[in-house]
Amino acid sequence: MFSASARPQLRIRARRALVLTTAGVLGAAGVLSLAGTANAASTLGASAAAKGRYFGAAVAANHLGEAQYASTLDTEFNSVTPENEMKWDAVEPTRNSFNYGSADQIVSHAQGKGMKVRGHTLVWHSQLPGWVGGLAAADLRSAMNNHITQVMTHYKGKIYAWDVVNEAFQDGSSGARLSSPFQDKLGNGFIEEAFRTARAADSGAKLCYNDYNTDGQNAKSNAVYNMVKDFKQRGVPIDCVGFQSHFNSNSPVPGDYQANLQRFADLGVYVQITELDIEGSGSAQATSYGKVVNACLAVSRCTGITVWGIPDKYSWRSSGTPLLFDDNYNKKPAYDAVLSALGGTSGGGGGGGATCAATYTRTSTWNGGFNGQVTVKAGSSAISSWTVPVTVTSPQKVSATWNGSPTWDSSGNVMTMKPNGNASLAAGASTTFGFTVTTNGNTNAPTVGGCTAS
Ligand code: 9MR
Repeated sequence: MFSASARPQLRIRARRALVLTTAGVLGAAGVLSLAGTANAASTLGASAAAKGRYFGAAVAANHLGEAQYASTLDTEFNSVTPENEMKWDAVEPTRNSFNYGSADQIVSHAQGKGMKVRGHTLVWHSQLPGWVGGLAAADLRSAMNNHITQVMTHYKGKIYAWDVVNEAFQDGSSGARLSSPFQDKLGNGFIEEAFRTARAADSGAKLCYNDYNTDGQNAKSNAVYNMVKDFKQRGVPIDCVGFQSHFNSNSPVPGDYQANLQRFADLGVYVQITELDIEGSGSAQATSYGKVVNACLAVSRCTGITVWGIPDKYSWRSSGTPLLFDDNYNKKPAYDAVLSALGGTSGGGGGGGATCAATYTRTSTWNGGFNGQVTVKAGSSAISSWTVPVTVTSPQKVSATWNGSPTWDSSGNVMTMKPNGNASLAAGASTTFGFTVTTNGNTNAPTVGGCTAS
């Protein structure tokens, strides 16, 4: 992007920006920071970012080579969950022999595109290789802890949130634990032990309990609620609860969905919609999707939404067409409902108003830091100026910027970039700005919010 002769000037700018940056990081840190106010954005990820949330998709490594799959992912989403690649049978099929190939492919794709990664999942009775179920209690305990420690250490600093334990409770009215090798041999304490081991392995990752049929208030969600309440009271490290949210006509979005998210949030954990899909089509499906998004937005501790796949054809229940894109990657009415609930607008033209889009790429990485570049592209009308919020994760710091003029929020984590020098862009024209992130151990990609044009 920059010619060799432009570099000396670049360095001077970067140094000057460093001063601004230092002033910007003096404020309080630690709290989840939200991207600043932004106007209508035209993708799911950017619209969610403008509301301080992420919008993610479950992805499969073997589809990343399909051009439309990758371009839809890269354009619309700012978080990914490996659909199967991080499960126990994929990463440790035989004891203490770890295979990270497919999961690494997804993580490096995500990091290169500025997406968060949700890790799914460490301790689950399903997709569990046979050797685990065959172990006696003491050996099983050490295998569980070793699995958590090895996998989390491999991905340390790269995972936004881990589903530490998945689906440990029974459906129905009992509120009891589900039978599994972990439950049956280690007893109720296995969940607590898994969370304590996880915290020790990567203290920067948010640690979640994840389940289905817990989306409304019922015996199963009450049982999870009581566990989380107990964990919070006793200081067992849990940060978040995932609500899978697999819906269909037999299991529709519950009327008390938002209230249920809120009661968990009130325990002091974050809540996330982790595997959203809703069988159906047309406006009925769209309305249900809109309800889910509105519920998350109404709960301030609801940090993001992940849909369980991109096009219907790759869904685990494709015959129910439960996703936001059809088999040819056309946006469905459900997509429009989600975008509109997120406050985004489709198109990027039509009305002739000033619009712009921001896309992020990591341009280089080294031990301790990386450079990011944001391309700002004007929509179908010329624009006279633009702003783009960029949020980094504490303890990361932006240590230099170039080709833009940054301002900072009080947390020091949210940088709002405006043009420096000539701010106008012709219709369809683009410019770039860049920044250096000092990782301080956390290599998560920044969240690049929606571009606001004027
Ligand atoms: O979508 C996943 C599918 O490809 C696998 O075959 C299946 C195997 O158990 O797991 C699916 O994902 C599940 C997720 O990991 C946990 N919650 C339920 C999901 C849908 O079954």
